[in-house]
Amino acid sequence: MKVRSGGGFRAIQYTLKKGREAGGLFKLYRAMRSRNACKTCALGMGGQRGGMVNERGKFPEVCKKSLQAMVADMQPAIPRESWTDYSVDQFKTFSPRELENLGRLTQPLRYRRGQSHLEPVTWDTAIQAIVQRLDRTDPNRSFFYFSGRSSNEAGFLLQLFARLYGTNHVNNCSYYCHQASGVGLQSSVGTGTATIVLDDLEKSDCVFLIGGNPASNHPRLMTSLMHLRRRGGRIIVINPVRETGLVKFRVPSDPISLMFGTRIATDYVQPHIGGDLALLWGIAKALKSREAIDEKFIAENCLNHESWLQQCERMSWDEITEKSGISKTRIEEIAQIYAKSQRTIFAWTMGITHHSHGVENVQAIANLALCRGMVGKIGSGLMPIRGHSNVQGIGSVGVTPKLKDEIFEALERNHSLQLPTTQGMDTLACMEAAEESMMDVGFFLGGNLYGSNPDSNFAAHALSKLKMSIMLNTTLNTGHFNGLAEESYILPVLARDEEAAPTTQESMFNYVRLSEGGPRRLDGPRGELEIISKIASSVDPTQSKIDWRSMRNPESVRRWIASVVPGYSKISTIGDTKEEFQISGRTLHKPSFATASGKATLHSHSLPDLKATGHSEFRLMTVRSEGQFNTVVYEEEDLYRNQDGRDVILLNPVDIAALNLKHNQTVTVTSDTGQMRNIRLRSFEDIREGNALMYYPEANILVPRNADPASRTPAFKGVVVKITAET
Ligand SMILES: Nc1nc2c(c(=O)[nH]1)N[C@H]1C(S)=C(S)[C@@H](COP(=O)(O)OP(=O)(O)OC[C@H]3O[C@@H](n4cnc5c(=O)[nH]c(N)nc54)[C@H](O)[C@@H]3O)O[C@H]1N2
Ligand SMILES: [Mo]
Repeated sequence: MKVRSGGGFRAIQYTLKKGREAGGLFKLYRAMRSRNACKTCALGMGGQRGGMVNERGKFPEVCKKSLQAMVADMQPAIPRESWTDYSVDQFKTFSPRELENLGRLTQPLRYRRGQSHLEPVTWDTAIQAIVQRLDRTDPNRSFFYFSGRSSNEAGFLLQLFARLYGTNHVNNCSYYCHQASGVGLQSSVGTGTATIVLDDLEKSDCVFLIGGNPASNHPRLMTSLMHLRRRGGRIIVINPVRETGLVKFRVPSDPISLMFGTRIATDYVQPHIGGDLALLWGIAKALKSREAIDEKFIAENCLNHESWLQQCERMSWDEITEKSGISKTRIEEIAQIYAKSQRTIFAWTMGITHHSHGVENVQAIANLALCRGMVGKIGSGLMPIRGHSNVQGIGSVGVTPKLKDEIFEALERNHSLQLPTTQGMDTLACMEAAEESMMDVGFFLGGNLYGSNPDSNFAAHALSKLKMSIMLNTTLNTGHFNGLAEESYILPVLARDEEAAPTTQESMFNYVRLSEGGPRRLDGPRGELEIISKIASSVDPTQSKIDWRSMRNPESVRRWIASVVPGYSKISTIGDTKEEFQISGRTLHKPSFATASGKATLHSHSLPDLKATGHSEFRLMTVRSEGQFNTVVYEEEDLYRNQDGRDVILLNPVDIAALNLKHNQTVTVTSDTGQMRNIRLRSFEDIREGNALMYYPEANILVPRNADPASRTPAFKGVVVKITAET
């Protein structure tokens, strides 16, 4: 039966089920209430105010995926026999869910080319081999990839080590995620993160929610959206898919909403995949023609305002409506709603960034906000809804190929260090260099680079060309069996709520939280800082006077961060005072921009030609279901899109009929990059005609390596595919 609302009693039922899996509801409740930042998305929760409390102090805030992640960490160790029972080839046939459910990693594991199995080794053996390999490697032939799951301290320390070792090939999962937001926002308003704080959401009267499914992926945002609806505000959803939870959501912590459900979208606009740029320009054009642009604001506060106004006039309605898939009348209606709003917030996620015009998409959103003076005002602004719980912090503390000038200079000046000035590469460039045999070592702090990479066959091939890969993880994933290097090490780490000493994380609203850590659940895993400092102290070729051993203590690392990272000075005392803080210089409540001129910039664009018309070829988006967190799959079913498995492609019934195919028929899906056989074709009324949907990470076989030239983010949502019947 089709589920008609997101959240609700099912979420509560799920809590009870997860409680049983965790060995009792009380045990799970205690873990969730511990003073640690939530492990999943970057909306932020927990920390010193206690678990399940948000930045406005509201309790209880909880969601399904935070329970999933917690229960996964509360699993027992992977049974020792697994390493002899299953060969690498057998493990390759396991689904992401089966790998996750095997349990926690507790022993270092080694793989050497030619072996059939992974083998447990001691910590000493693993560290010694890693140190020897790093000693023998030209640093420029190594790269360091970070997921956004680790602490600020671990992120800072590993990137510092990488630089002193001699490479700038340092990057994080943001390159596959919100990099287009960072680049686009920098170029528009001079800061790469949200211009608002959580409280601004409570003051706005209109939210544009573009290219995201927060009902599943950022459920705690739904509470703010419910409040907005109750205040009589408008919520304009722009998404090729009519997502159940964005139509109606039952906020579990609100009795009325829980019983009756809260309608979320006031207006639902369904453009074609990739059609947002045209639509956003269309809205700007419609505003211009009804004189709803704040020309005084843009003249005073924005560069390029004249050329931008001309571009609004020049852009043709034919092109806009054809490329967006939305009629002029509908675009004018949306412009009218926006024109009436006093305080608007623009929020977006991967439907905007996962395109080869991702940066232009973000700039067009910023244009639209700026043209009505909606940046630099309370209750209004720009809000990229970030992914991983600490992806933003990892970037802030220096996990980027090029260090911010301030960090670079402060490290050299305050700490008498000499850092490399070579060009550092982004994630995809590192993978391509590996494929060309220009890399020897890959060091991975969390994440699953194989699983998250476009073009899975390429990814496996590229990674297998490495001499060594070093993977620090909590649980098993597909990257531990595909694309193994000549010699590979998997090192088990503690989760943040098991660390011996407190660590910090940064939320998407630029709020730094302190996670207290807690007792270890299992023997074996080590803290990330302990592992990194041990390797660094044995390798450091510059004899850089850094006392790497003292860096096992997050307190020491925080002192470094405070002295070099802009806006982070308060972190030096957070361990004592426990005072969490807002990073200075990022929130924009006044139209004064962190750019050389103090002004924002309006950008002009031409609209890209989008391939695939929906006749023989389709535009495919690769997305998440409710039951997964990135490459980690907790459940095969997708309740809200009414799917019982993940081996499916969703197409509008009109397209299925035009192809002469049938619901539930088995098809082959082919792109320029790869082919997937045995896929079940599913009739799905909620997707815009001409477009298709499949689940990530499995569908990465089909995703080409086309990346946005400005942000280097792959077009995970802009894949052209053909669908053919299987006989
Ligand atoms: N086709 C397609 N591809 C995509 C996307 C898409 O939408 N479509 N999305 C992209 C996006 S937005 C992202 S962010 C990337 C995700 O890319 P990644 O961040 O690389 O992948 P995750 O699946 O989040 O990482 C999962 C692993 O992290 C480890 N882990 C969990 N907690 C910890 C911890 O505390 N410390 C350490 N060291 N390890 C830990 C676990 O072992 C787990 O297996 O994928 C990208 N790839
Ligand atoms: Mo992400």
